[in-house]
Amino acid sequence: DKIVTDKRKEVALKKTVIPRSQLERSVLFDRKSNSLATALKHSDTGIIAEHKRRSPSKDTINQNTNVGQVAKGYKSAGVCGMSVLTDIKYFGGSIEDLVLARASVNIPLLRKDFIIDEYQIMEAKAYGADVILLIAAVLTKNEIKNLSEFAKSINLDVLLEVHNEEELTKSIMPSLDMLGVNNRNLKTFEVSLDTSKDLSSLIPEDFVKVSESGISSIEAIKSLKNYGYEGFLIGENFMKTDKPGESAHKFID
Ligand code: IGP
Repeated sequence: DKIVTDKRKEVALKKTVIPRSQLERSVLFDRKSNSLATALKHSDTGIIAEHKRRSPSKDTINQNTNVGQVAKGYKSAGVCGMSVLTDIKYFGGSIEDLVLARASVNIPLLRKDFIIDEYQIMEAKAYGADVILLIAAVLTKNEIKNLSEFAKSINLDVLLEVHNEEELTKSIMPSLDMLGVNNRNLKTFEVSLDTSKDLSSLIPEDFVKVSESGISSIEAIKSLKNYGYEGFLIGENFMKTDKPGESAHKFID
């Protein structure tokens, strides 16, 4: 997997620039986490709004964004949490985007990246995240277990992302807080909300269910709620507009 090879290189280099011991000394490392899972259970909108400049399926979504302003816009729209893409190569994000969002808002923040190493979880915490994403498609069962247990040990929530039944069955374990179904196939980029609907009955009750990608209407959210979803991760639909916060606001009221 090309992405995983790239990530291993990136992490190896980062470790030489900022060692783990230094991440641990970040002021934000001691900040009390704001749980997204808890926020979603008490929210009636369930919207997790994403900061996304570009993606492998769309080269330009929004290149001139100010992350802090987008974060404030999302917050005043009343979203439940924010997802910040920190991958540079494929999504044009950076770890600094996370700390800029954190400097502007105190809502739950998700570090959205391809996490394959504990170092990236330490980094997420040091730069102000409350939640990390783990993607079942790029991790073994053992890796999911070790990484999620590590995240829990430093008080971060874990959102585990799956796209099919096989990924879901291998991943069910108590160290996860939320299960996300990605409606987008990461290989073909095809999007279908049926993925969330089809997998919903296989997700045990004790996990908060999140539907991710391709959500572009209030009607879509309503129908996903009938399948037990409490979280809705929305990126492009908000980011393609000049004022992502105002676009998010239209989904909330
Ligand atoms: C948001 P969309 O279609 O609303 O922009 O999707 C989010 O679900 C998507 O960015 C995403 C993603 C990922 C990105 C879901 N899983 C894993 C990078 C890596």
